[in-house]
Amino acid sequence: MTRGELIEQIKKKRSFLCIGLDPDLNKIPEHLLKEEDPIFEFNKAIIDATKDLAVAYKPNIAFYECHGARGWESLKKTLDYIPEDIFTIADAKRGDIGNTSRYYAETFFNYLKADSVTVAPYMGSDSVLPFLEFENKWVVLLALTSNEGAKDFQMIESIDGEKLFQRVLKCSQEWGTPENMMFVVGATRMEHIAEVRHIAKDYFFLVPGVGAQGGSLEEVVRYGWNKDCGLLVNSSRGIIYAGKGANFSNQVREAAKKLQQEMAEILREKKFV
Ligand code: NUP
Repeated sequence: MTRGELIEQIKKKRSFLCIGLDPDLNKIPEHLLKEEDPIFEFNKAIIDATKDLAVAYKPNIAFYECHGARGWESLKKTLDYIPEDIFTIADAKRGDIGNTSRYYAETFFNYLKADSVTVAPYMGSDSVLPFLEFENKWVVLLALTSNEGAKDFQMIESIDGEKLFQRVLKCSQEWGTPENMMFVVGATRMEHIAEVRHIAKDYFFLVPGVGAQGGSLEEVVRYGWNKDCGLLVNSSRGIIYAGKGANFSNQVREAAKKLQQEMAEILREKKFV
């Protein structure tokens, strides 16, 4: 999917919601456990209930890989089931020496056919560049993550006062463009989102941390908005586990709709739609 098509979807759906598909067999409704592929059935119900509200889905690969070959099958079926006009993010946090990164990219872009993959910048340019060689595919680069440990390395300052995440943001703009690269910026790092936006004006941010991790949508927009919206705000547990029992997808839809309606209101206020 191109940047222009993504922006078109945001306007059409009045939404910049990304739903995280992080299925946990200990948490999904019990009746689904009888199915041959409970993970796929769970995801399918969520996609059916929310596909008019979400502009992106983000399966986190950990929740599939832990089931071995069966998990990969559920992941492939899930990605194949997501409608073409919805942006897909394989949250895999890959990155390795160039030769190896190339094969990671093949996996996520050619085999799974995801629009994008999350990549860790720690190994530098030659670990990220192979992912950027695929037409209409995206790197979602970790910049400032939502977890506590983000401060262990990402906040380290160089001798001239530049923090490591700032360096990542600046340096990586020599590798990718706003047409093929986004940055992960956690919703729990409010004090820094404005700084990130200042360094990466035209880039989309994938913002996890709203919902279960306590981040605020309003604040993300206040500090992270750009002229093209520039935000994909993710919620996983806050949406996918909102419902219980046989009709769980009704409550899932309600939870997604609540966020989407807040987003529609913001998009109206910003005169974006
Ligand atoms: O900085 C990050 N924080 C984060 O939570 C980068 C991520 N990719 N994530 C992922 O986003 C996390 O692994 C999970 O898949 C999702 C957040 O889920 P939840 O807290 O909304 O349930």
